[in-house]
Amino acid sequence: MSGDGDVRLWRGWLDRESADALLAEIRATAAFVQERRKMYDRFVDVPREHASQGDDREHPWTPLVLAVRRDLEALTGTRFSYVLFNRYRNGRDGVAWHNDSEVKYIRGPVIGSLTLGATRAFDLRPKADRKRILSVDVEHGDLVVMRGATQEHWEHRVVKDDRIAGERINLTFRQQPE
Ligand SMILES: O=C(O)CCC(=O)C(=O)O
Repeated sequence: MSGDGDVRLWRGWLDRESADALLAEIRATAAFVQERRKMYDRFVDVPREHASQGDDREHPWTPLVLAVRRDLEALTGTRFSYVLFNRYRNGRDGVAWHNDSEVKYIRGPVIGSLTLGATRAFDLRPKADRKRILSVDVEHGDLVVMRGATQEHWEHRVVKDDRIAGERINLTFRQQPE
């Protein structure tokens, strides 16, 4: 990517066995909820489900998520204080173009994003040229790390795709705002 963003992909950062075990732990323990958001004059279901774990969260770290946090901290040299889970039940779930705005309050922001389950397209585009879309298929065990000014200058999404039947759970490890 160009100088105003830093996004890296580690294919198979978790091997299949570890990714399967992590997915099983999350399915067994996470309390997923579907939010409703106001759109114009009505409330609509957000097309995905959420859960979280973390230092100061209602749900504490579970063992395998904690082990991933430790390895990701070693890889990135960053301390992560919570993780958000997005559950895309199938291809009718997705997330529209956005950037992760809470990083505004962090010096040297780093987001570690791990895919479990179904393969989905992860798209990026520069805010200065929204027609230029970079797309990568992220697979079970793949890790994407977004650093620095990426959120300031780029947006990302997981586009809906009716052909996809399987569930994907994405983990984004995040820092405590200062
Ligand atoms: O599921 C993904 O890969 C992206 C998640 C995302 O955009 C977010 O948590 O802000």
